[in-house]
Amino acid sequence: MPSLPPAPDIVRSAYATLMVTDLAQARRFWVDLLGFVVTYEDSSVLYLRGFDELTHHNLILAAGPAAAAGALGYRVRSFDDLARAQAYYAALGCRCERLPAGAVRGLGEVVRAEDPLGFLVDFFDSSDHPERLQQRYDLRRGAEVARLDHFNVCVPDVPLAQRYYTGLGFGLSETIEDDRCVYAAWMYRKQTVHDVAFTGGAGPRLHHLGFFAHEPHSVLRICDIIGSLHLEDCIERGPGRHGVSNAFYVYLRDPDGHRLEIYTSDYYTGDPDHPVLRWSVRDPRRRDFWGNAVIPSWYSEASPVLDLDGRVRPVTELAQTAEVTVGADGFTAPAR
Ligand code: 4SX
Ligand code: FE2
Repeated sequence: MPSLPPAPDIVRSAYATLMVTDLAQARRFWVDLLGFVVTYEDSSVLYLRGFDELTHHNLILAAGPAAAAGALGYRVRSFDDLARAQAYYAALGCRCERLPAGAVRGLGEVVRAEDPLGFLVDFFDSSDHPERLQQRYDLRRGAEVARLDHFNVCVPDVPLAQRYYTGLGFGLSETIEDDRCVYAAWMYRKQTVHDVAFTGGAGPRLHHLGFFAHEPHSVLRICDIIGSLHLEDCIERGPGRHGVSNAFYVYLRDPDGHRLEIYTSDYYTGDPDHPVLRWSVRDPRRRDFWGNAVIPSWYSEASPVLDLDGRVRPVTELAQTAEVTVGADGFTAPAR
């Protein structure tokens, strides 16, 4: 590996962009049902955030011809980190562009790169501050989402993704592995279990967006609301307690099939010597602490991603052993 210039100082995962085929339908799901706050909308785009978020948005929903994921946005510490990001991706041989302030609504200048894993990543250092809604309990609805917590991406080579994000200064919190292979890994910049996680699979694809809620109650509440409205098909996995991260969770699918997770009560990872938790791929509690089976679609389905020209990225098939073919496969309850 050639030596690289200093990496940008990344603060946290901050927003994602999803292309949706029917914006009105997406609005009913994300705003009316889940309760996201609208910071801005017009006939082709929606900028949404959670109730705690003090940057302009956590999620951009843009009308497009096909369901796909656009850029994943990272907050960097200072303006100089934008130039560091440009130099870093240039040294990696990645296509990169610098967008003027306001090109992404509500943000200052943005550096957008095609990263070595094939994802579009945005870096920004400044944002408009929308109205503080933390204590507007009267407005809270749906899943009462607080903010974006993490991206989960499908990659054909998990150790390669782990090395690339280690270079960007991310810490490793947990893995699923055996003595031959790392099947999945969770990495962080902010002081939680993760800002990004890797699921082994054909990639690049976006596996899911994780949104933080304050209480397990919010996870149960959105499930109850979904049941009441007879929309139960959008609940894909859970609710449950993760082994990895110890978070309480549910996975939902939006009308375009994009997956999101409502995620709450993981733990602090900010100490410099924070120890890695390594789960055996044979431990049936690793993905669901109560041992509930993981539905196959959760492992196999994910959103395509776009390149800088707005074209769908071709995927590379999994280059390592599939997690579900070894140990506790997650597709069925383990034999007793
Ligand atoms: O399924 S896992 O328990 O490994 C898991 C999946 C843990 C944390 C997550 O955010 C996740 O999406
Ligand atoms: Fe997640």
